[in-house]
Amino acid sequence: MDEIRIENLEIYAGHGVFEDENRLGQPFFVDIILYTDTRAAGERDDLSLSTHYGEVSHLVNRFLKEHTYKLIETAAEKTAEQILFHFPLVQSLDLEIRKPKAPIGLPFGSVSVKIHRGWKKVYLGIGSNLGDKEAYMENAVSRLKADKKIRAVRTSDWIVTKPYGGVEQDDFLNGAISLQTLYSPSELLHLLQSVEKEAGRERKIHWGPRTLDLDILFYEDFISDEADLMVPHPDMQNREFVLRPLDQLCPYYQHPLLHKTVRQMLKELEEKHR
Ligand code: A4P
Ligand code: MG
Repeated sequence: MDEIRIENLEIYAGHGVFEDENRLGQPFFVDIILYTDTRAAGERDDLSLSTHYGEVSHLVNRFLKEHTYKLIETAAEKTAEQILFHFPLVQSLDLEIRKPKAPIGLPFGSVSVKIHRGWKKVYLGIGSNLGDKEAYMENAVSRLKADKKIRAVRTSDWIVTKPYGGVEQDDFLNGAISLQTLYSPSELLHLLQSVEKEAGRERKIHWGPRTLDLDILFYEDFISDEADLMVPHPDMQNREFVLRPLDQLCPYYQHPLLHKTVRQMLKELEEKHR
């Protein structure tokens, strides 16, 4: 991806653990690399198709002066978030905050924190088989759309499916959702669990009836085999109710472990059931 760079932006601000630092302030230096596609702006010589480095610099200056954080970790985290909220063409960024006058009591050059943050592509499975299924699913989508740290929400059609997994229960309504998010995988899982809770979800029978089930299917190429967060979803290749809606959104998306596309997994499953 192309880069727009801002180096050594000097900002006098009050971040620090000591009260004196907050009161008196000191210089901070900020380096930023914005990852974005500059092709269209470059071809047409049109700033409105790019991200204005001057506006980014002024936003960072204003933000770091108006807020006071104990840690430069927090200053970096919050500043990165502000840039990503305000400049939608920025897909991700590197941000480093240096503090050359930090009160260390030893001769040193500088201390700094450097982070990489950005919008991550995620695919979710959604299902319901209790009560007003469609309303639960539509509410969940609205809830995701309303979240500042989520954007570009798209949904598949909702399809009626027979229960999978051997528990006698009502038919499901199932679908898939694609989105971009600033949440980490575990933060996203917590959000999904709170959306399930708001829908009155009770965890009674494993694989049993539920008002709302939200599963993380893919989170970029992230792989996790922790029991409370398995990504990619470990059983997705065996579930037509997952693959069929997902195929509407991303047929050529490749499973990072099985190295098969969604379309391939769906075709193989259909062959197996023939
Ligand atoms: N968890 C681990 N990985 C993930 C992930 N990638 N996304 C953990 C979301 N959660 C994940 O889930 C149990 C635990 O899984 C959570 O605490 C979370 O930390 P749960 O939703 O509380 O329990 P559950 O749904 O009863 O079990 P499970 O294994 O999640 O079941 P599934 O896989 O969700 O399957 N038939 C049809 N036709 N359509 C369906 O939607 N759904 C199920 C449930 C069964 N049969 C179905 C359908
Ligand atoms: Mg689940």
